[in-house]
Amino acid sequence: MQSRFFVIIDARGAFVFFSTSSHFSSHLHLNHQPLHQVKAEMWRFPDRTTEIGTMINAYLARSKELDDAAVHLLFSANRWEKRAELLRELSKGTTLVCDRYAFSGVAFTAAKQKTGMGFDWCRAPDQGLPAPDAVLYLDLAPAEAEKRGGFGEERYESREMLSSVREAFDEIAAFVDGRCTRWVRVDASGSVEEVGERVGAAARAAVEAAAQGGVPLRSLWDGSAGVVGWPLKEEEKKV
Ligand code: 2DT
Ligand code: MG
Repeated sequence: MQSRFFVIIDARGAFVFFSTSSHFSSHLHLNHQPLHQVKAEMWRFPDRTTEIGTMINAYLARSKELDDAAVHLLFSANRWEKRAELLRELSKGTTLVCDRYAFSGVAFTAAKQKTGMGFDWCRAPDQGLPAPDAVLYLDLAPAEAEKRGGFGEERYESREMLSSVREAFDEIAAFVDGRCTRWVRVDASGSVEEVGERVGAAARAAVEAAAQGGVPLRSLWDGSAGVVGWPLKEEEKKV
């Protein structure tokens, strides 16, 4: 990555997300990929370290039952509580690479196919959060996903659920691509090295595109400029 990258991206870091229908993303490490010359941070949602994240974790670990709608809102609240920090990093020019975001939020809840909890309902609570410059969607057949390590330990890790999630992701992709983000499907089959190569190439392209375009930060879900609390006030940048 050329050094001009830093100049161009100065005003704002790129914002790239992983979304995955499987449970593979956590095994990927970007450090050895070309992004290493960019000031980048790895984030993930859910952030299980906050109080809200602790409740989400208990739900996922099956030690706590929660209402489907309530837990959907908790996942969203977990993004909202990180919003100020996220915007601050972007304003400093940090590139954020994030494992899951609101796209997973919509996909997993919509996949439950509960009456009254369709796509519109699922999208609503994340309206106004910043949209990523690109989503790298790591696509894997559920039958392949279940062969991977640790599969089945947490809630949602069943073949039926992941098939439904995968269908939901297709619908989300059609809705968001070109509207609020750029959706890039990455084949997640094969070895960690193979997928790492594909992810690295796609991430690099996404970061370069964001850097060159001087693209404004856009909002979930309509791609408007209405990101809540953006741009930051001078005093907010410092904290
Ligand atoms: P990880 O295995 O990646 O920690 O994900 N999920 C995630 C939701 O249902 N809603 C959300 O908003 C997010 C971000 C996907 C844990 C599981 O939580 C699901 C898998
Ligand atoms: Mg997991």
